[in-house]
Amino acid sequence: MSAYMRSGLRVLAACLVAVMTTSVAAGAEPVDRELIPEGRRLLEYLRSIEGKKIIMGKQRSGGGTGPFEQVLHITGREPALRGCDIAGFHPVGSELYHQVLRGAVADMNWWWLEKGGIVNVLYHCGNPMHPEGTAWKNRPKDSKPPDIGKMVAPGTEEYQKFHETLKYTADYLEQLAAARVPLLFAPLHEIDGGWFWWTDLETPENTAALYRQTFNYLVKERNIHNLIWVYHAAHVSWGPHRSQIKKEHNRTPTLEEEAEYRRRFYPGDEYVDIVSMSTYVSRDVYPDWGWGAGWEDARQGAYRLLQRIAPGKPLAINETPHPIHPLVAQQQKLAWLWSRVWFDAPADWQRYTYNHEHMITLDELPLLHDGNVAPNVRIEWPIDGLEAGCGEIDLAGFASDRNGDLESVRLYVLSQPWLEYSERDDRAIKEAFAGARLLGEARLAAAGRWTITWANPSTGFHQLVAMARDSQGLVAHSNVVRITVGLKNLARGKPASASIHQEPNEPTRAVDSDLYTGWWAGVPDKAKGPQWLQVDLESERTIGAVSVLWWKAYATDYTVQISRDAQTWHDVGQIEGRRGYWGDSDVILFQPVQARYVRLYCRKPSVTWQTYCVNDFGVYESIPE
Ligand SMILES: [Ca+2]
Ligand SMILES: [Ca+2]
Repeated sequence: MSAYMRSGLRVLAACLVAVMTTSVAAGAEPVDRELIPEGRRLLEYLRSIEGKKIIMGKQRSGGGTGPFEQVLHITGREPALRGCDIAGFHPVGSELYHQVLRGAVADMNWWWLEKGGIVNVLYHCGNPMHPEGTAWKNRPKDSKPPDIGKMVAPGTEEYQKFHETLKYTADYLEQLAAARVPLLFAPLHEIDGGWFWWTDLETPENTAALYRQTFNYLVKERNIHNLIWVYHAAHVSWGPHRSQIKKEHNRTPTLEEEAEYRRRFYPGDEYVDIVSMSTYVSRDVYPDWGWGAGWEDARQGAYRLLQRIAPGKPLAINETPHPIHPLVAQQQKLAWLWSRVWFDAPADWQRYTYNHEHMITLDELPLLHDGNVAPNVRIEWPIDGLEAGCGEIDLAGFASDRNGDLESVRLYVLSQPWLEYSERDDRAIKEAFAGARLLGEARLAAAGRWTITWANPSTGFHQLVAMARDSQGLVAHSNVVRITVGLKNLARGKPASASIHQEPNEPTRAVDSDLYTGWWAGVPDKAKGPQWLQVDLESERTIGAVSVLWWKAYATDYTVQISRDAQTWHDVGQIEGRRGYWGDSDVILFQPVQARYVRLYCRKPSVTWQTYCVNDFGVYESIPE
């Protein structure tokens, strides 16, 4: 970008801020009146999509959450909002604590400044009275939760220790403020639930005061002005109102009664920019509201509750296990600003949601700061798992750069298996695949379309990735697409069975052509001893090779067996002491034989939390060596 254009952008940004200052008079003035312009721009953008679209968010890995990067490989798109933490579940002030926070700060800087995405922080403040513990209420074991009433009373030991703990966090938030990274900041996560130390179920007003104290310390005392303040209610509150209503009326609280209790945690409109909630289904707790009817009903209930807690504030889903259903969200007219997903979801569900026009992904975000951001790129054809014939393949996809300086899209054939379960930034990707073979540079066309022809693909297995580069050298990688060329997988779509399976991961999922679904044998307690997965080719065929794409839980020892009648089995291949598997597949070649049934006989699992998971089981006449 030229110097002229850069200064032009700055002028434009200044105008934007000026315009925003006028429009905020209409009710969107941030609660921190000194919020940095980047934060105001973000807040203004959020207001602009309210009721129109929903931002896709995802928690980064750690703390049992699903991998962030896998979304790109499954859907071709990246979440626009990245969930982080600025405290972590580590003893406050320890070396590990600082290490984790340094990493978190680097990650947030990268996501906002280089990727141009939105950063969302769930702040799990460590227990000030037990620095060796965590944010959980009863850790360390047998410890008493702190007295929140004392913690909000100046002069007490609790008050002093809370501020000491907060200081650690403030020091890191300050770094992000200096880098001009605005944060959607949710302190006292799930404020009214009852499982974190800050929730005073008996006197919720104390917790509300603690929120205000956090605000006053960070904003007024420390002058940290990059925070958009997000109130975060829990999906359920274990307050005494519940047992009281049960005792007096023998029922669960009504929506109004629930709201009345929950409102006591709310610190006041002047401390909250956005109101959010975790949404999980809780059948036994909220049958009256239709929470038991499914996830979307749960979200509708959450929406109504939040409207009663803080009328007029914009609303968000700050934690939910799976992506929201776009059609239901549209039908219910729920104006969620974002939906931040905590765990994984089935692959087809993710593909549908991330590619739905109602949902905003990273490539669809406007440019929210004046710097350079990395491009976005995806491969749309071939699709993952495709069986391509021999001869040339036309590849196609999408690429863009949100500050308009896309320079090139190059296609590579990977030299090693894609490690899809590890989180890496684009720099790490570049290094990891420095040895990948360049297929060529794509032709860029209008509307972000690109195409390239692969003239002579060799017969066998291939993994493709696209790298987009901008004029300032930032590189982004696409989803990885795994295809076979010139091989007919005889098992695909055929009847499959197994000795055992864990619902809903049926054996047919190993032959369904989706490389992100699979057969799971189950946990070791249920799937004791050897287990097998079998495919019926429906007629006798000549076979000379099988491929096994494992998920994380693979067999270290297993045998490939064939049969003509599913009664008598012959071993044709054996793997012993398989180690270090992480996202790649085995290919086993043997002397061609006639058979109708092929079986994978698994004898030893590799991990303790699951036995065997096969995402794809392939059977071939032959594979060239
Ligand atoms: Ca760029
Ligand atoms: Ca599958």
